[in-house]
Amino acid sequence: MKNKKSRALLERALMHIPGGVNSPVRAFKSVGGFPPFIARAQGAYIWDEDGNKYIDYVGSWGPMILGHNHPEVREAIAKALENGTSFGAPTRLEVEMADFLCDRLPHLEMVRMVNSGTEATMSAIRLARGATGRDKIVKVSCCYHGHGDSLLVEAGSGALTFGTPSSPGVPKSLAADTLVIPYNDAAALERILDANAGKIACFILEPLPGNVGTLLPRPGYLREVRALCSKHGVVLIFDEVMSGFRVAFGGMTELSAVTPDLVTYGKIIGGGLPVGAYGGKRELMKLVSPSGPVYQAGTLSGNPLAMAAGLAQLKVLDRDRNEIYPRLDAITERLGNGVKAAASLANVEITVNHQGSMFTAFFAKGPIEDDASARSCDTARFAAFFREMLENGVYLAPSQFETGFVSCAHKDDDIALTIEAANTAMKAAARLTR
Ligand code: HOZ
Repeated sequence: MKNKKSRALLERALMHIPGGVNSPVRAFKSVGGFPPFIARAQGAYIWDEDGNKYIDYVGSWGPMILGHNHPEVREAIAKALENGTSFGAPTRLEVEMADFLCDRLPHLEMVRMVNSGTEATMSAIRLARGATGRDKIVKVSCCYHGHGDSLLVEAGSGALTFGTPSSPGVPKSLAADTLVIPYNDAAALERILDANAGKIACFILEPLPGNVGTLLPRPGYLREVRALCSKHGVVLIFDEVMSGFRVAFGGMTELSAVTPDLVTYGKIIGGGLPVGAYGGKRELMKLVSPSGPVYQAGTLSGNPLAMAAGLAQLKVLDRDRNEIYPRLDAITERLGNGVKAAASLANVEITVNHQGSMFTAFFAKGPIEDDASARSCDTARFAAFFREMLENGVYLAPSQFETGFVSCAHKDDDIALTIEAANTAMKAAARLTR
């Protein structure tokens, strides 16, 4: 691959942007090499500044479920743009968004739009604390809920990738109020709720973790979690920033048939523009300012361009959901099987987890079902695989502890080319000696 322009841009970026990037995992620090700077994207493909083309499985980290630059989304943004970019006042589009979400998602009675998944989870735990009058929260190790202070404790995503799951800068007093348990372990939740009876405001988790790579809930786990939270008067928060509208139209809430008290969204609901949302039971949401005392605000919240893009994308997903989700599931399964076969040919141990169009190839024997098993992966072998895939025109998330996303724009040929690249890349991974 040519890389002169990307290299020059990285050098410039390093002068004025920490690490040269505006979000840590993009820096490729855990996989080596340096990031191509992306110039444009269309459908399943991205092109870098040097003109190299890649089949993209990052999809802007999840939002681009229809593929990049989808015409209906682009046209909705262009139409909204004619009227201006931000008013800091109520608009028709945000009412349409709230109606759309609450009409279609039975667990959502009210919703508040924010600007990112981080804001959504931060606001949801504040609401849970305000509603219960309790300070402590419980989270799952390796789940990542953005970078709000209370949640950067044993967090996944970049925090895990760079070995700082509990970030410096988070006050000890705040971290002490965040209790952490393993994923898929309802008994651990029961023990911690019993030991802290009357003190826990909420239990927050990604029902389908994607920030340690993709993990799947054991049968019954989410139901048990629901029952324990109800028994202890603890607000159950599903963080569906990644899985919402991704693994099914109604996300994991639909697939598990478990109703949380609050849910957070982001990514897909903004159609590629910055957005987040939190919502759920009316009795809780009515406590949010100005209808209640729990304060939360945002200059750009409900931004008209983001609402237009998100609504356009959601309407396509809603309209075509019976074709979209089964097809995404089928081609992701085919991709996973192809990568597994490539690994087996090269004698490399991997475990592929996938749910719908979310997938991760873990470089370990498996099963991979929690933080501890994910950490058993051979990250150096993953890095060798990653670099070779990139060289062969396949753009994967640059960390073992992230999720891959397939979009509606990926065609059978793209999957076949990706499997061909995986055959080459697995051989490179197999050659790695330490
Ligand atoms: N936290 C995101 C993935 N889990 C990374 C976002 C980005 O680097 O853009």
